[in-house]
Amino acid sequence: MMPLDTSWLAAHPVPAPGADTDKNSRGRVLVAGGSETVPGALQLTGEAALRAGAGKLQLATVARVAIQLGVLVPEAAVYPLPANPAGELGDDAGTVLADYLERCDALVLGPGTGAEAPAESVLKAVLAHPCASRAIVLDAAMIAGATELTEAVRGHDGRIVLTPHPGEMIRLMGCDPARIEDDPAGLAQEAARRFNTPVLLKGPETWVACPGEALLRYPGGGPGLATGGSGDVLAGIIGGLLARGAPPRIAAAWGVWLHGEAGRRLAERIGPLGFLGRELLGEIPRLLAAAS
Ligand code: NPW
Ligand code: AMP
Ligand code: MG
Repeated sequence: MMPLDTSWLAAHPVPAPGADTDKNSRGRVLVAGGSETVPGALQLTGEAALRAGAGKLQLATVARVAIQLGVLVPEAAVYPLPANPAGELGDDAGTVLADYLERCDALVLGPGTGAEAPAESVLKAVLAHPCASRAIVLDAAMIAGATELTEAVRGHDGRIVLTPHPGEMIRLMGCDPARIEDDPAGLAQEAARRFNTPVLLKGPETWVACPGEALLRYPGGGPGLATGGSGDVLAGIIGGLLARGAPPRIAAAWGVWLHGEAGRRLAERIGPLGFLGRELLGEIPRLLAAAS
């Protein structure tokens, strides 16, 4: 086990873009998910990707809220997806989403999705698409799709970063909830081996596991991070770094560190509890520059 700290980051830098890059070459992120119940999650994820330095943002969400989301995030292009009666992504959302994949370097799939979203069918369509060889962050309810599609995820060559919180991890692995308490590090490593890809197990401390690589432990950015939208921001930071060309494990580790340190800074400035998920966003560029 290794500590995820500034020494580790210095030894595993994020690729630095030249001063002459344009917005397309610095990485195009597509964030897909949301629901009629949680329409704002994609704003947090998408803005986090831009704050991590990605050049271009696209958001794909249930049609009923797509236009409002586009007005809320004028920096983004917005694409509508079909919804089911619960206001979650519909069964055919994956097929529609696949048409947008050619326009992105990294896909963040899942923020703002709930239990009624068809995780397996959406993920299946994404992974079947010929352009799906790019990097993916799989978050929130969409993580459950990996459980049924283990072989497809394994075959994606370690380019899918899974970001479960404890509840999502229990569902992903079909394990006894006690394992989260008893052996979080072992569980994260088992998940990374099973899916052949980097896995973060989030919580008061976060474990970053990756097949064949040292397990990383981040001690946590403080309990203020346990707030609505916090995980959506983390997924976006990782997506932004992936779009910029960071390898998946490095993007995941940097994302965990930047998100946690942003929480620490806000705790100092505002108070240990009560800062908002969206307030994490403004901290990211300075932290990223200072650690790079
Ligand atoms: P429960 O309820 O504790 O019994 P989420 P969500 C379980 C986003 N947003 N240990 C939990 O079980 C979210 O960030 C939602 C064990 C439940 O069954 C997501 O992307 C906002 N179990 C998405 O929407 C504000 C745990 O996991 C399941 C656990 C869905 O959010 C904005 C899902 O729980 C934000 O964008 C733990 N530590 N933690 C909102 N106000 O709702 C959770 N579970 O992921 O909290 O699901 O709230 O529907
Ligand atoms: P999510 O549940 O997806 O919104 O993600 C919550 C985020 O907050 C994750 O990055 C967790 O690691 C972090 N987090 C949750 N609880 C704590 C805590 N008690 N202390 C520090 N970080 C936490
Ligand atoms: Mg979450």
